[in-house]
Amino acid sequence: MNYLEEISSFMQQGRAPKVKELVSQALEEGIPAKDILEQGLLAGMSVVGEKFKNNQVYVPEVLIAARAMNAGVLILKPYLTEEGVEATGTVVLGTVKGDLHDIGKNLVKMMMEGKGLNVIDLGVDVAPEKFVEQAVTHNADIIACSALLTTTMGEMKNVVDLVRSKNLDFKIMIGGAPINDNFCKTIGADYYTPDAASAADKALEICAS
Ligand code: B12
Repeated sequence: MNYLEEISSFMQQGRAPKVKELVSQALEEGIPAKDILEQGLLAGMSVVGEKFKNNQVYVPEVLIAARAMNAGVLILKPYLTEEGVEATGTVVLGTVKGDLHDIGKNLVKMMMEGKGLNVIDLGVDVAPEKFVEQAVTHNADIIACSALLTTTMGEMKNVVDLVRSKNLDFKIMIGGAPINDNFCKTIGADYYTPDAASAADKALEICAS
């Protein structure tokens, strides 16, 4: 088994110390941080997701796997982001109301901060009113919403409607596993991107324009 397969496997078992050790070793061997994230940690999480869907694992196992994933991500953080870049804009970020998934949101935050953006992280289960209120308070450029459930993605439309009804000019970015470009257009949001790295690139582009 190579490093990436081993990382994926230990992540699925939720063995955080082993994941940390292997991520460090893989970095020392010169394996790019992006590959460790995508082909190691995220690959492992997608296997966990399949098993979860098929009732082969349950919430506690998924949470333990998520903890192992976060432990690995922390080690990768300095390698995935650029240090010392100047703040270029402000993003208010959160997972929408009714939704407690935050692994993807946290990756988006990390990548955005790595591009020098100031990220106000509202956490999970964030109501549309809170997104808007915080964006006004922090004079944000962008409101970024994450959703992982088909039952909560509709909350994104509520955020868009609230922003538009108040004639505010925040750009609205959306993302998360069930979201796509078509949904973005349907609800009238401004931008969708499929992953954290492209989310950070797009946010920087918006703030720079
Ligand atoms: C981990 C997990 C959990 C953990 C969450 C832990 C945590 N702290 O986040 C726990 C165990 C708590 C959990 C609970 C539940 N979960 Co869950 N969970 C998952 C799982 C396995 C992985 C999600 C994940 O973290 N992926 C890794 C991250 C990195 O990916 P991501 O979030 O998609 O993010 C990437 C992109 O989408 C993008 N992105 C993310 N956000 C944003 C935002 C913006 C603005 C942009 C531009 C981009 C972007 O960038 C990220 C990195 O590239 C998925 C399966 C899956 N395949 O997605 C199920 C899944 C999402 N869960 C599911 C379900 C059903 C539930 C529960 C309802 C289960 C239950 N019966 O209790 C509860 C709901 C709780 C709630 N109210 O939210 C279903 C949803 C089905 C559906 N169609 O709606 C899934 C798909 C599993 C399945 N196949 O059945 N879950």
